[in-house]
Amino acid sequence: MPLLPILEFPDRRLRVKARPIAEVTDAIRTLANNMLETMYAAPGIGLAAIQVNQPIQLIVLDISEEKNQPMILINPKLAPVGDERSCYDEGCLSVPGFYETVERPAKVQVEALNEHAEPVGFVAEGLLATCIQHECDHLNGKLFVDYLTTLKRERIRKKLEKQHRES
Ligand code: GNR
Ligand code: NI
Repeated sequence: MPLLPILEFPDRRLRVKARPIAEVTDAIRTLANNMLETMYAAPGIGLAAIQVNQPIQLIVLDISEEKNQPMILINPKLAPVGDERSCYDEGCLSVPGFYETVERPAKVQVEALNEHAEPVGFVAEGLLATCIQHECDHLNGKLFVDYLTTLKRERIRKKLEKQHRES
């Protein structure tokens, strides 16, 4: 299966708000599977469709050690559960090479459709909660660097722009 090119910060196309998916078609399932291949190859634990220039509400993830628990979530909705927050060192395939600590709600209720257009709902915690929130931010045009200071974000932007010029 083809690997998909991943857009990189500060590409403006990462700032678009993804639209809901009206119908879960074979084309959506094919895209989701290509995204999973691309995510595993990177390697990464999550990928949002907007990162491969498809501004639709589709995310894939797999936080398992063995990389054998792929999840496909369509039109995901999140709500924090409780007041507990947790910190993770986050990275992003669209911000390659940079890792910074981000604080988020520790638990979230997730409501979405799966690849068969069936409703799924569960409470996510730990790394899964962080990853799902990171992916849903992408669907709103938001990146983990937006949680950093302007100084840190600008440093990252300049370094990536330099890399992009040199390659
Ligand atoms: O591969 C990824 N690792 C990661 C680590 C901590 C918090 C979030 C992530 S998601 C990231 C892949 C990615 O960019 N998804 O959008
Ligand atoms: Ni990301």
